[in-house]
Amino acid sequence: MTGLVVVSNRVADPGARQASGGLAVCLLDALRNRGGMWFGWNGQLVADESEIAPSCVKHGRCTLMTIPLTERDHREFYLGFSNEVLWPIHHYRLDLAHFTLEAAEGYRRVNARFADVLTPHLRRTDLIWVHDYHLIPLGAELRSRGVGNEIGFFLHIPFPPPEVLTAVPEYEWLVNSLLDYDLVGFQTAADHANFCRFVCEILGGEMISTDTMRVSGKYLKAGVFPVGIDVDSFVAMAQDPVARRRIQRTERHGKQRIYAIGVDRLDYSKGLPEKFRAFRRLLDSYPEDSKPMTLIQVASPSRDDLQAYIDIRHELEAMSGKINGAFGDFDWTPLRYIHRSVARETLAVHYRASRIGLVTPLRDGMNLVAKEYVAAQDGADPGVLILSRFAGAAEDLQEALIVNPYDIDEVAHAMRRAIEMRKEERIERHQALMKRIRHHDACNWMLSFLRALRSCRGRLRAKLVVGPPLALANAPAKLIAR
Ligand code: ADQ
Repeated sequence: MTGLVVVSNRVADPGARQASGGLAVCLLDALRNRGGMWFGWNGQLVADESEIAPSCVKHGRCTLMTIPLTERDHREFYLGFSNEVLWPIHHYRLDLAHFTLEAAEGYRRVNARFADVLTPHLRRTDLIWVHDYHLIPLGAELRSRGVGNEIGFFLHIPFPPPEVLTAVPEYEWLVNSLLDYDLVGFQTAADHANFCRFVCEILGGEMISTDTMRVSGKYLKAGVFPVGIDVDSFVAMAQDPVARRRIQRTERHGKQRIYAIGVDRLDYSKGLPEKFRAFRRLLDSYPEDSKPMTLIQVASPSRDDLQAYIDIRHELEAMSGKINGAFGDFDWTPLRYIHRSVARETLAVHYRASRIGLVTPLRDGMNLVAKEYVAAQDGADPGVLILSRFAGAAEDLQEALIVNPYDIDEVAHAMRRAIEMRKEERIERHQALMKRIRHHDACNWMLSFLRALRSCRGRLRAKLVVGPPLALANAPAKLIAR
């Protein structure tokens, strides 16, 4: 039987099922059922490459294989190229990108090491599924070690247009390395279209059909696979009786005030300062004696050794202090800003207790919080989702109030509209949104990707030109030198 091999920067913890998102739970279930392996970084750092040894833990038919990174890898591969070059550029923030040749070399070195460690553990029949921007060239590295298996790649973050991507030094090499996969998956039709444009306009490829392209004698499939959540588990968590009592306590404490909730990693792509400004604009627009609502913003710490993340944390702390100082009262804190991770059950409860889900990233691959908010609502009296048009989720969730997160008047107006929206309209919108998130849930995402990858079997690879992987053949000399 075909085994599944999942590769991602970090590996999910099967022991923390409740803490894992729907995607991780689905992948772990698939690995347990069909047998397979999940390979990635264990989150630990060692001083030297000689201390790197893979460790394997078995969970039934699923093996978790992990390795540490060196401190240098962490600086160059993880913080440097992945999060100071690829992350900002894929989120259209050229101003925050910081390219160095050491970081690019570190990125290639770690991808090569992942391939070195993984290759001896692969069986000919395994389906290999590589995840996200940390590991773009892994497919090409595996091919150069003779791996002929079907290899798929899924990009969780946006794929910007060529005009933005070409700003990355070495980007042609990087995108070329995607051509060594059999299937490349994107979150949205817009990302897919940007990729096709890159292949045709920059790499001189051609579209053979809507999902197959040919470049330099190579064939590649690219498709749209929007990620989703485990809807039923969120519905159940939000309906939990203990949770219900907590909601009632929250409501009593809040004197029936209307709540809006935002839940984000503390990242500049999530548009948090703009969200706070829009909330302030809403408060400004209400008369002094009418306190419309409380905004709960949970922002979990993220990549806090990078300057851009330190800066935005300071900015948010200052803004929340100013808003509460200007508008707060003895019995009211307008903005509750929580800078830590919160248990998923607690999030579900607060989603349900909030009239507004405020999801306003400046750019986002998908945004699962939008879907979690919808799933947690009481269908008989649901809240309203306000969603940025720049979140991948907006391509599907059209019954949300779609806003431009840069336009703080528009966002403030949408909050006001949500506060005043009649129950019938809220129910109608919610029913339509529930249908959509059920249609694109976490399991469908996984199954449709794997089905598409399996269907590549033999078909595309038979057409392959024999020779070194294109990406490595074209890699700049400095990046090839180890
Ligand atoms: P992220 O940028 O991490 O993921 P997102 O999809 O919004 O973004 O959230 C991931 C998960 O983290 C959600 O399940 C959410 O509940 C949880 N989370 C966020 N803040 C939290 C907090 N303070 N405490 C506890 N949990 C919190 C990347 C891409 C996204 C894409 C996902 C999946 O950037 O665009 O949707 O991958 O592909």
